[in-house]
Amino acid sequence: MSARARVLLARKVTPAAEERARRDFDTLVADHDLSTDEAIEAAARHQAVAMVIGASVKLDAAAAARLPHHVKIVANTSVGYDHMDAEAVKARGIIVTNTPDVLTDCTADLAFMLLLAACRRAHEYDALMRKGWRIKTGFSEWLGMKPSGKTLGIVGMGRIGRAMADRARGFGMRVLYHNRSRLPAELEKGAEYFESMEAMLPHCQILSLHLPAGGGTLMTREAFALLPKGAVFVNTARGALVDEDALIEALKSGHLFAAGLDVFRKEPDYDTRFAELPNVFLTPHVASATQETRDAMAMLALDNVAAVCAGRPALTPV
Ligand code: 8YV
Repeated sequence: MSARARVLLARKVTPAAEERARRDFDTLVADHDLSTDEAIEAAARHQAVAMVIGASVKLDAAAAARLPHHVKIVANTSVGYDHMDAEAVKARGIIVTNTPDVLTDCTADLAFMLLLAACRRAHEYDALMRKGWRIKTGFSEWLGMKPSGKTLGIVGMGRIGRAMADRARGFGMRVLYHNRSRLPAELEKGAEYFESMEAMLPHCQILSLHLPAGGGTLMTREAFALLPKGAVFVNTARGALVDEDALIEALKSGHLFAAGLDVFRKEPDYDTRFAELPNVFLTPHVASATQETRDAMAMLALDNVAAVCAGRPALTPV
């Protein structure tokens, strides 16, 4: 029998990470992203001490109770872990890890891309070009909203929110933020703190979400109504934070100028009413999807597995 740690790779990861998993551990590599039941069954069959998972493995309290007794670590390949009840898993004596830091830049980059695309009508321009252009786009027609110099509100000033703020400063924006607690001055870098999100919203010409899900619907009809008319809304956090009916209404009525959305309440079968709105720029939950970052996320998950299997503390426990 091999002395190498027995690992279940329950998600398809990048080739470099898969190669390392095969080399460094006795790894059962799934040929697709396993469901919760498939992952638990495979972990039991392989006698796995480590499970490397993605969001398709939904470990609620009942599933956590069914994890085989030999599992020591559940290593997420994402920073968000709202697909699992981490406390229930940890209560079983199992270590849970996620992938902070390595996806910060890419997530903020994509959020800023959505911000620019929404303000500058990227979807409409691209659609027009693909139809052949061939009409006059007059001096006062097809006009967007100038992002430079605007006031950006950030909800959730963790690593990704702060990286978004850094990008906004490069565009001369005034940055406001709402967070559970105020940051020290060296992290705030001049961003203005609002203890209450409701108090901040009326000042936000652009609003971007950068907080985890789990606290219920944040952007309700009332919250959207508090934004000034003509505001732009960006979401790379989680769809569960948003009342999508309210968002669609606000986009249709013109209360919102535009939105840039990477995440949805239901994925991948998202509400396709969004696709009918010209003032929405859409991406399919890909904020971390660069070769570099997906490699780094999977490698960090494996670093956590290696540490725990060697009896060392996990690098990024939750
Ligand atoms: C996805 C994410 O997990 O890290 C997160 O929380 O939402 C993303 O990085 C990743 O796209 C794989 O589905």
